[in-house]
Amino acid sequence: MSNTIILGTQWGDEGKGKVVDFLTEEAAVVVRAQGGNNAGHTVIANGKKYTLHLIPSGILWSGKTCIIGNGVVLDPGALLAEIDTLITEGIEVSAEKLKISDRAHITLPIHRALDKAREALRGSNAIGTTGRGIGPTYAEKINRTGLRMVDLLVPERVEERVTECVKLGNPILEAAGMDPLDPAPMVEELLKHAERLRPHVCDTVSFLAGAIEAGVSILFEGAQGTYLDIDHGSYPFVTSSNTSAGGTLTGSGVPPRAIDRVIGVTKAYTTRVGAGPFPSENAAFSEYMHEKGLEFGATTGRPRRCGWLDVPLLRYARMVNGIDELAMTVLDGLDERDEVSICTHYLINGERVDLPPAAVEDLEAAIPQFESMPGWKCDTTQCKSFDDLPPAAVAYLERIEELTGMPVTILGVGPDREQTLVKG
Ligand code: 2SA
Ligand code: GDP
Ligand code: MG
Repeated sequence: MSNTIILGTQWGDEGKGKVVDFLTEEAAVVVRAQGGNNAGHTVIANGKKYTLHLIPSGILWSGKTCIIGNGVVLDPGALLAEIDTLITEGIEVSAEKLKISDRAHITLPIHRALDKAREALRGSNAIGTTGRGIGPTYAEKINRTGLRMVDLLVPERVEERVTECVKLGNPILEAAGMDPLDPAPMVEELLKHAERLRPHVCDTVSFLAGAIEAGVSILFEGAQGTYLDIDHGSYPFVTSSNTSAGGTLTGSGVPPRAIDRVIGVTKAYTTRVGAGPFPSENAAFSEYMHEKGLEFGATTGRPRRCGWLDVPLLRYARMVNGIDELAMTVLDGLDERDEVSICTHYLINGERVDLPPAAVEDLEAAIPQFESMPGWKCDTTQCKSFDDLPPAAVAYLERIEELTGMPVTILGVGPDREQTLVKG
């Protein structure tokens, strides 16, 4: 094994949780480096379904260390609820097993309220956020008025910073017609949470440096996907962190040379939840997936919009992340289709375009160009290796490899840990 980044190549929900869980068997450390509890990473193992939000998917294995890195924004109440749920399910979540960066920024109730206020103020341009306070927490960080885990351990600092955040935030709540908030109950609740979280808080940068030095394998678990990246995504319909490979480095404090391998996770088609352009979206295909019980948000339960595989997105994701190989999930979702389509490029103002454009208006105007292939019309969920796949499915994978320049080395044919095929 090696130090591997596993990240989303589309608009999130590509099945990163499942791929990370699968690869954790061979790793010693699993790291989250960006996002917060907007993420919903689903793992189905030993007949049970787990949905992880802030905790790395590696937590389900014993003997592995999980890290919440400095680039994550952390809602203490949500984290403690997640820890308690895991413990009820028989999963160990000790201070040894889960380490939290002392530099991670904290999401406060004012940030959750501001998330709702900002969405209301955007009106018809609302982003469709998860409402978890992610954008306002990152904004606070960038404004240099944020509260970090290291501050949480000092009561006077908590009171001072929370009061400041609420003072700055209340006028925005009032502009959106919402009631202003009182900092006092926030401080009281935070101080209670701080006591439970204290044993987990440490300098995770030094811990990771030690792990790199020792030569153990580290997995970096991306959250959301490349096209939700604050710099590279379909701005402004994006999340507020760098979801691409660069965010892994700044969000965990590991140097670029420590990374050996980058795996891009893609579904066999495309989904998006929330507002914003989606060239290959197909209403009938979305309805088909929802009737099958697939494609509902793992955090909010919202139905996800669905469309055919979009190769321009994958090409851009390859460039910006340096992807070595693709893990493709939910191939089985296409098992019953007569035909499968691939968006190979767009036409924008009559011109051929092979990569997603920067302007959201251009992506809105993009007319997807498709090629279709015969479906395989058989059940792939029982396949145990790539050799068991029907020829039409193999042809679909080979065409995607040809169009994107990336080999598909891991394949999901069902939601279970066991329904994961590895090439070679
Ligand atoms: P936010 O809350 O500020 O990050 O929202 C900004 C945009 O980012 C999208 N976003 C996501 N997209 C896909 N999956 C996410 N996690 C959940 C899941 C989503 C859910 O695993 O299903 O349950 O609804 C996620 N988190 C953020 C969001 O939809 C906005 O478009
Ligand atoms: P993540 O955010 O990238 O971890 O993905 P989510 O967990 O939000 O969404 C992926 C969904 O697809 C979850 O419901 C998974 O259980 C499911 N899933 C993952 N891989 C496969 C697969 O190969 N086949 C099927 N049918 N479902 C899968
Ligand atoms: Mg998800």
